[in-house]
Amino acid sequence: MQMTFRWYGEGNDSVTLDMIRQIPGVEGIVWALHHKNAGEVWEKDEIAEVKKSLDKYGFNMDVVESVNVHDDIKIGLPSRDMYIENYKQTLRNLSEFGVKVVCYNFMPVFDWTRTDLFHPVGDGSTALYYEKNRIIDDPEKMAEYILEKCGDYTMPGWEPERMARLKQLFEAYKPVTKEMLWDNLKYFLEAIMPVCHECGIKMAIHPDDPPWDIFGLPRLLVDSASIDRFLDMVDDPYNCLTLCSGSLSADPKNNVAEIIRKHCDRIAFAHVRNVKHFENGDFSEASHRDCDGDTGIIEIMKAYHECGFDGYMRPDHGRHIWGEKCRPGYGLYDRALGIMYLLGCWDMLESMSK
Ligand SMILES: [Mn+2]
Repeated sequence: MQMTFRWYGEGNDSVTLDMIRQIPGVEGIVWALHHKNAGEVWEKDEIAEVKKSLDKYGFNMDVVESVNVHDDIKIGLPSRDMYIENYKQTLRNLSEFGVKVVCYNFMPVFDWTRTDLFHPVGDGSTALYYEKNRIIDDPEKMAEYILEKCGDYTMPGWEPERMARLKQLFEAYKPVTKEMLWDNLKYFLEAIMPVCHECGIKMAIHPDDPPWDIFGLPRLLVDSASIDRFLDMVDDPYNCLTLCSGSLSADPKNNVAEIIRKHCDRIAFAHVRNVKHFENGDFSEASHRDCDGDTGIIEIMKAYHECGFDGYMRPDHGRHIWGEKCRPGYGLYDRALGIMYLLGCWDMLESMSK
């Protein structure tokens, strides 16, 4: 297992590489060119600039999160072929810099969704929170709220330009049924798999968050059965998962450790995060400590260890603690605590297996 940390880039993150270097065990930075729109080619000189800043600290740049997929590909418009060609070119350019894994998602309109970004947890800290009843409301109202709460930072998938086109996007997705979305995902993956082989890049889809349909939009990767379907649909060692324990366990019916044991060889990237459920269907993100949530962090780490997982891992979101001012979910302190917890579990499992 190789530990990594997500970083939004110079001038775009409250956390610096200097700080990340002081967290024990971090080998690589999970990065992206956040200024690029979906569908644009990532140019070599832009990638080289990131490499230069990471090299200074000895971090690898093996994992990109995310290269976003253009809506025309998800909707299945004729223009998708042009955007797929661009995607292939981006993969080729990334491979020249040693990138091994590309995380992406196939969610229509919205990326991950929460109703409260700074919900009090009860100990003075705050965390991302999902109130089920609020999602029935107007999506535009919610987008407005999210943008206002984010302040100076842009959330991936919630870019102001994108949210301004919300009505238009909903209209464009109207004819897209769940089955059509599956077909469009298959079309995309089959088109890029030869390039993935040529470049040695694994495509690692992130499950849908939360794992159910929202605002009437279909969502695909939501449980064990849909993950089976996805891996069978394009049965290729380069068609992989970003297994996000927090996304999946937002639905209490999902058993993440079981999915790991079944598909470990197809997990290229592990997001580890803990979620606490409430009886009414709301959920709150929690610290990584097993007993602070319902995800089963220890069982998950055991499953990865048993399978000999040698992919990349990162703590997913953190709470906001000690008054830190940061991008929601992406502060330094709680994610650093998360890493120490995960490495503590891992080191213990290692020593016990000797
Ligand atoms: Mn995740």
